[in-house]
Amino acid sequence: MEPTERDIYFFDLRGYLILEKALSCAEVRELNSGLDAIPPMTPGEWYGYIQSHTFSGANGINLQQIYEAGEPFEKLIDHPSWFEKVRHFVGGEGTFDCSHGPLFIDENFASLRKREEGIFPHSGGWHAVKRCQFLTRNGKFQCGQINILIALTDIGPDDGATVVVPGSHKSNFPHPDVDIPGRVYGETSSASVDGAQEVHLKAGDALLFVDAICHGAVPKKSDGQRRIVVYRYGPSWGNFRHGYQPSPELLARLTPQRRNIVQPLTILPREPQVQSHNA
Ligand SMILES: O=C(O)CCC(=O)C(=O)O
Repeated sequence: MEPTERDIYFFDLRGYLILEKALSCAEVRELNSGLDAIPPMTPGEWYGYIQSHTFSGANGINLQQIYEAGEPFEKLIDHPSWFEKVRHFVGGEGTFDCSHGPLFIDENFASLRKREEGIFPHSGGWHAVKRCQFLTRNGKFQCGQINILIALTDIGPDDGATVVVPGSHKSNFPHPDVDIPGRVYGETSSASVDGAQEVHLKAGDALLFVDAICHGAVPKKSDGQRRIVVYRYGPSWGNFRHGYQPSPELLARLTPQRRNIVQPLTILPREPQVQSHNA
């Protein structure tokens, strides 16, 4: 669905949108079954084309390249609940930015967390990171990275909710509680962050946000596993954050639209070329 005028106003103002019931109960069930089928792994281990990964600190496990985990995860690549909105906010339609396709996913993972795990807020407009930037020009969006974060379990107070600092994608100065020398990306802390708001989601709700917004997740205080999936979208000329590549099997089974989003460019040359000389 294309963004409404209301979506555009509040995305510009706050840097995020909450998409309630973005997934049906059946879709959530299928995705959770897909995650249940992946054995527990320590960071660095592989299961097929999925790798277990963690940042520094108590962030839990990220199952990287989760779009390799079967059709329910492939459907998320261009899911109608967010695809046209993401496309609109990354923008660039009709320009060189889209010469290979509308979008590229540079990271996709499932995040699994238990009690005490979280990720301290990071990012913010002040950092002026080109890859993650929030930009509008001539009435059009040109954002560097739009994230879709989908809850696969209910995430309420105490469940390690995602936090955002509304409006911070446009901040021109460091956040006094966040941008402190010595802070390490990925650390977990319950230190208070002025302006941060918890985003409580039901399983199947999604949070769309520009990566330039200051965001993170508070440490989880409840039992049980918190499950989310994150797909990060940017312009078609982007590259993978961690160097993963889609598998040949995934490329072979995807629809043309999905294939174009996971690999917008044809990799050349596919085979060594034999030099030919004209006599
Ligand atoms: O785990 C979360 O809820 C926040 C995700 C996050 O920090 C990120 O996507 O960079």
